[in-house]
Amino acid sequence: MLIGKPSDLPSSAITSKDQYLNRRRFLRGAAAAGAAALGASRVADILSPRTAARAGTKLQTVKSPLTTTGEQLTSYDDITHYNNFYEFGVDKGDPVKNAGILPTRPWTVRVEGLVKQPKTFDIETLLKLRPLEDRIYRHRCVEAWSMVIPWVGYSLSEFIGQCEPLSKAKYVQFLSYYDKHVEKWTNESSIFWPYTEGLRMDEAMNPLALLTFGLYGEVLPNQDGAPVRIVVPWKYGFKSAKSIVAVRFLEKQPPTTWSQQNAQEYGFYSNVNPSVDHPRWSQKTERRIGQPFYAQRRMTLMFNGYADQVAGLYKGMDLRANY
Ligand SMILES: Nc1nc2c(c(=O)[nH]1)N[C@H]1C(S)=C(S)[C@@H](COP(=O)(O)O)O[C@H]1N2
Ligand SMILES: [Mo]
Repeated sequence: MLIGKPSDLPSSAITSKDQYLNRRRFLRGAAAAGAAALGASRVADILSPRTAARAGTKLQTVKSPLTTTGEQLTSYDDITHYNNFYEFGVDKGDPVKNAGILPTRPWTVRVEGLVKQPKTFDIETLLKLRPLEDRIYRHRCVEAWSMVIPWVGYSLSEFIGQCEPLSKAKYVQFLSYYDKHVEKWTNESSIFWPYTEGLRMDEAMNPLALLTFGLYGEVLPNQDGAPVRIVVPWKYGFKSAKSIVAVRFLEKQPPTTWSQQNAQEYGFYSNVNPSVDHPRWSQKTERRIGQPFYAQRRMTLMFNGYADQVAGLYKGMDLRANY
């Protein structure tokens, strides 16, 4: 099946989204026509909680020149049932069960630190700031699994422009929503909350860094970081903080959740790099979630396959020391 470099892959993979949307339309139509007329398995499908979970709000999107082509999309089911969102439990199946209580409206994002003037953006304002784009990205977790996800959003740089950072600002920090009464699972782990991540300013300004509001053309399900998250496709997944409530502009590199937790294993840069192994996981290969077993294992690409766009950010840097 799909083995080889992304550029070698058949473009038939690109139809996955259409197939998905057509199937949804079919299911809706079928439900309206009367579920009883269908076979038992179809009825089960329509009535299953998994199908119900798909009934998200549609987002209006435009095509993006920055989308990744030639990859088979990971299914909506896998993207929304195999998650890391430690605020809602440490098992991959926990977030879909527990994140429903995250209150995603009203929602605001505070802008603080080295900016012309601190401000707060309402989520509805953010959604309208720029046209929303469909952008397919490879998603590589440091745990050596990967997916291909059709996100919806616009470049983080567009938002940063609106924040009017001062020239002294060299880093940007993201803070996730945290309320221990809502996220009762946080006491199961020894992490410092809120979850926080950061980027160097030039990384954040790279057009691939995405301020993300949706996936598969619909608003983000809570377990994937609703209502707004960051996606940084050339870095390990943990850099992509979910459910953002604050963005801070700083002169110095901020501490991050995983570097505070274990600096030996999780550096600030966390660029996908097959030649620098994590102490517990080889980074040479990855397991593509949802593929048949014989097609799961694949080579990990430098910068997750985005080297052409981002390698220049790290010119002259020792990526072994700056892992
Ligand atoms: N707030 C918060 N953001 C987070 C995490 C988390 O536990 N909490 N996990 C990270 C990790 S390790 C990954 S791989 C991605 C997973 O995103 P997904 O569930 O949408 O695939 O979210 C990242 N963002
Ligand atoms: Mo991850």
